[in-house]
Amino acid sequence: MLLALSLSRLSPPKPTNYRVGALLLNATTNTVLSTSYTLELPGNTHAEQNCLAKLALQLPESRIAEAFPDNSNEVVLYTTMEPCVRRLSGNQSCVERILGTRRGGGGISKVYVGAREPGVFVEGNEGRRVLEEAGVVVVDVAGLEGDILEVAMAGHEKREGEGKEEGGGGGGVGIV
Ligand code: HJL
Ligand code: ZN
Repeated sequence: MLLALSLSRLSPPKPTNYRVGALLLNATTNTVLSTSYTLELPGNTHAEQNCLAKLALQLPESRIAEAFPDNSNEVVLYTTMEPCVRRLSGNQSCVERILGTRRGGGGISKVYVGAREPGVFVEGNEGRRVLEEAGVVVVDVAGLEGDILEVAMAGHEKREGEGKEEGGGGGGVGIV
């Protein structure tokens, strides 16, 4: 999760989404398969989406399951923020993309989440519930939420009087 957090810092600040870092790991061999962050790939791209797109290489995303052929290996996703189920842009959600990796019998079996999505853009993201209902184990990683959200929302406008709190931590809490 610390690696995902450092990846999130590479994401360009933007007022209309969060800066998120993510990586895919083969937990059986402890090999990193793919890393990314929000907006790394061209377009309005999410960190988890980019991890999959980079792993799929030449494969169209609709055939992403073919990049996960071996169900004897445990493939896990680390993401600083709970994967989205609905995007304001209407683009395909990261939860759908994650579930897409499971069509071939293998795929992502576990998702480690560093922070819940604040309700800035969409209320009550249900990423965790939808993933669990589809059989994916979701693990909340405690302890980094403060740093994760500070990085995630660094591109958002601060409300009046914010950014002056003790220790300089906290960061913005969304668009005014
Ligand atoms: C996660 C990301 C990212 C978000 N969430 N897990 N990874 N940017 O890389 C969630 C947020 C959406 C807004 C705007 N952000 O991004 O809800 O424009 O960014 O499709 O709903 O939607 P678009
Ligand atoms: Zn997403």
